[in-house]
Amino acid sequence: MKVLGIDHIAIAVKDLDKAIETFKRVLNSEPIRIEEVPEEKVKIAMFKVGEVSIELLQALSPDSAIAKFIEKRGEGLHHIALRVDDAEAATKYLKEIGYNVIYESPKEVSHGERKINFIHPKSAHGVLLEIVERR
Ligand code: CMX
Repeated sequence: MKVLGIDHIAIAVKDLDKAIETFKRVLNSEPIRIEEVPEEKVKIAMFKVGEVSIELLQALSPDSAIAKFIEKRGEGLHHIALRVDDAEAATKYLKEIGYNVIYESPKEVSHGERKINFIHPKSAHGVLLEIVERR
């Protein structure tokens, strides 16, 4: 697998509108994208910070991974996303070398714009890692 860089750093928030206002002030910029990702039961806002993005994540339903995370650990850093050239190949590679990968094969989200998968935090020293391939 080839890691091309850090794609984004994601923060779980309770109220996306409030968090957008906070980050607009801190970064002195507007979000480049606000969208719902129903496949993952989240609504996201992306801010570009140089080559990397900051992603704010709000749960769309109580059974979303984000709702569960906030209930257990409160708001905060949720995951780091590594951009890869080929999410299928990365998933295969990670499974082969014994990592606990969340989805059997990468999930296509945002109308096929991205293919994503995750490495369980128990496999990565307490940090949830996403792998993302962008079209
Ligand atoms: N970062 C670090 N640790 C985390 C974590 C996170 N984001 N989420 C859960 N954990 C920890 C829990 O606190 C718990 O630790 P303890 O056992 O020490 O208490 C442990 O991991 C629980 O693991 P689990 O019982 O297997 O699973 P959970 O039900 O808590 O779910 C996870 C965790 C990672 C499997 C689940 O959140 C998941 O499948 N995530 C991938 C999908 C996702 O996060 N989607 C939302 C973002 C989508 C997007 O960006 O588009």
